[in-house]
Amino acid sequence: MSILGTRVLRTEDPGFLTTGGVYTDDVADERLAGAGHVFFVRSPIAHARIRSVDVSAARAAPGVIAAFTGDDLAGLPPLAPPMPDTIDGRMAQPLLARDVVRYVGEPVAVVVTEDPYQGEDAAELVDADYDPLPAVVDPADAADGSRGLLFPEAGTNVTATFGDAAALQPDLFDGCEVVVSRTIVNQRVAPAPMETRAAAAAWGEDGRLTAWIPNQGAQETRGVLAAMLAIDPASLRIITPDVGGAFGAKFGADPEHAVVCWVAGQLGRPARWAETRNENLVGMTHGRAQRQVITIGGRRDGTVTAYRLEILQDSGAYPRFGAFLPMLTILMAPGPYAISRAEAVARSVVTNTTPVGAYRGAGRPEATAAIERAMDLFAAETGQDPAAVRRKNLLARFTEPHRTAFGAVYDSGDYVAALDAALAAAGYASLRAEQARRRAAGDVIQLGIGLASYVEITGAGAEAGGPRENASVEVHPDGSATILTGTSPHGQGHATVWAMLASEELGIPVDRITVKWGDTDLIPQGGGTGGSRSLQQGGVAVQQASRELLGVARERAAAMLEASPADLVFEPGRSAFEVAGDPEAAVPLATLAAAERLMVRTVFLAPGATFPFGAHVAVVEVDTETGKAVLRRVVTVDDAGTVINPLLAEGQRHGGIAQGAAQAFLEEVIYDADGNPLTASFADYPFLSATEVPSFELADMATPTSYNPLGAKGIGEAGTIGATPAVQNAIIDAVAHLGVRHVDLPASPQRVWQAIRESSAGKGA
Ligand code: MCN
Repeated sequence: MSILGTRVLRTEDPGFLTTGGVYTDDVADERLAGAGHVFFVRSPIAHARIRSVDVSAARAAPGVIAAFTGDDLAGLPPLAPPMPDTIDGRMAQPLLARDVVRYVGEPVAVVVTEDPYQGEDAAELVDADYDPLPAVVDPADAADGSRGLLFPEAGTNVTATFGDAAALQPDLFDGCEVVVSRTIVNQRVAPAPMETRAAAAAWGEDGRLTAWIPNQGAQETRGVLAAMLAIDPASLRIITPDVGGAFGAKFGADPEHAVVCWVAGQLGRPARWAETRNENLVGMTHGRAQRQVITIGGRRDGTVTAYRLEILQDSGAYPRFGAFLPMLTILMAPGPYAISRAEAVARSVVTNTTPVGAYRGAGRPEATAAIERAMDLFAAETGQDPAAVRRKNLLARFTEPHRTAFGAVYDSGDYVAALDAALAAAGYASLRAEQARRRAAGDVIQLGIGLASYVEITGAGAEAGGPRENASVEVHPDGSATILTGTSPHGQGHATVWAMLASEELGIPVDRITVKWGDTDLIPQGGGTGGSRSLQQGGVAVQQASRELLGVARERAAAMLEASPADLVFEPGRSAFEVAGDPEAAVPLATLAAAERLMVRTVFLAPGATFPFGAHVAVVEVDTETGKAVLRRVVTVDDAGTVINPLLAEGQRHGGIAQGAAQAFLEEVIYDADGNPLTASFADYPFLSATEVPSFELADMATPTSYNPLGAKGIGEAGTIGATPAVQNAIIDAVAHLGVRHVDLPASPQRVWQAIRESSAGKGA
């Protein structure tokens, strides 16, 4: 019986639940003995010219080994933005600010102390003198330059544009019977992983640097870090300890990581750093942060014929991956719908706020939120049921790739079936009946039902020739096996699933297979984990390597058994080759490994990205007197093709839904007009805990892709993509009969209450 598709328990968990993980701050390697502890002095002002930074008093403080300012690091290159061809290099972030600070939290100096607890006190003694400049906080102000420029030498705050705004068709909505337009906000959120950022660095006598950093792909981290340190990547070894969540924000490396490495080199002794929660909330890249103008038009019968999406992306103070998010948003703009005329444009701007990076879904949740809000606005305007409007406009089932007007090639999809399955599982008709009953009765607590149909892109890759990943599989003489993978799990369970994939081929029990990742000396190449690429590329590479290993083993077994390779059958139960019809004549893989090393490394080259899809139904209750919404149910269909381990895929859906619902309800990074962060602690930055969410109802659907032999697409981000608009739509739906058409994210009680007050019914009341 196949192990694939079964609920194998996570092999990672016994360790996590007993002895616990070993995170970067826990690493007790002897190379780190006597490490100095780095503490960053950060700008308290959003935008200012630096007059001076005086570290002399700090240097004299107890336990201080050294203190450095931007001038000390002046020779090092800045953190180059990704895709440097598109972005003005002058907007790159220096490792420590020298002339100007551009966000609250930007590192301006470091102190290095004997004891980690001495750093914060010593940092207080650093005397930084600032000349405040006007802070540009609102992206609209940034776009028109009315409050000044962050980089006067660049002549603009616009870092990148996507699509040609001048070419927007003035007649796009001509002939539409109904047109609705609205500005909506996809708010800035903080990734807030349980483990904050950290680093530990030690230079060896051979001149090589070893750095322990929590990351999503050691090889990418090595490249980015080496560039900032101006060293040959070959002289840098990245080791990835356990990672306590990343959500997109631990890809590559940040200036702080480079500074810690530089400090270690400068002092000739190891250095380490672990940031506080407060630092994490202002220092780690944020996510989302789009303002969107959506315009949708069509016929009164609910047919959508035209759609326009205009995006203003807040990139924060220095363009990082966030500046490119609109590219993905535009690619996925029409979602799962057949809209004959659609166009989308975007501008990314710099503001005096924390830089924006990737956050679970990275660009695609923003596309789904926009079109799903548009669909509901259109349904309300035409007086149609939101489910009916969606069903009318969804692309019909397709099994051959479908190219959209935006250049995405959807591999396979059955969007109507996904919607219908979600509606059936939710009991949509009876929910609407219950809603009608409460509305007729004028109940204070009203029921809201929100829908979101989605299609997203996973495993996208910019590599020439297509996305790829490598894996090696080695069988040992004792019959166990080791897998080396270029992916980098941080909660996704690759150790379990990669072992399942090899076990399926090689007949070696899962618990005898070790999976290794995240050490660049051991695994020099790898694409890491992000964009829900890992199973469809890295997992498939493990399967491919296992199969190739069997090919090698067959030849060797044939020689050993003096038989023709074609006459051998592989018997997984014994992990051995047998001569067909003569089970006595057999040779186990372990025996072959004892005779000669049995190892295969391979690269899987994917034909392209895959496009998982689904439908979410959220049910909320809203108190119409206070605006407070409570999440009652979330029912989802998330079709990621063939599922290899339903337990892990469901875990990913659960986590994603909770995260997506939290964006709809309450998460938001807030700045005041001067660029001061108002959400720099968990007292002010709320997220959902298990007590605030119901048990999610997950319906199954699997439309395999032909792009890999497993038929698998990605599942890691689906929850965040469907849940946010479904919950937002549900909250609005609960008060739609009062005339409310829209509530911005997060739909906090205050916003809902305000919307009711300002609605037609509220005004009338
Ligand atoms: N899987 C499966 N069948 C499928 C698809 C996936 O059994 N058809 C399983 C895979 O084997 C894997 C897991 O589900 O164990 C997720 O696989 P995949 O969809 O390939 O996604 P990745 O492993 O590449 O994970 C990346 C994704 C992203 S982009 C973010 S952000 C994210 C997420 O995963 N951040 C997370 N999930 C997270 N989960 C935790 N706990 N912490 C994070 O920081």
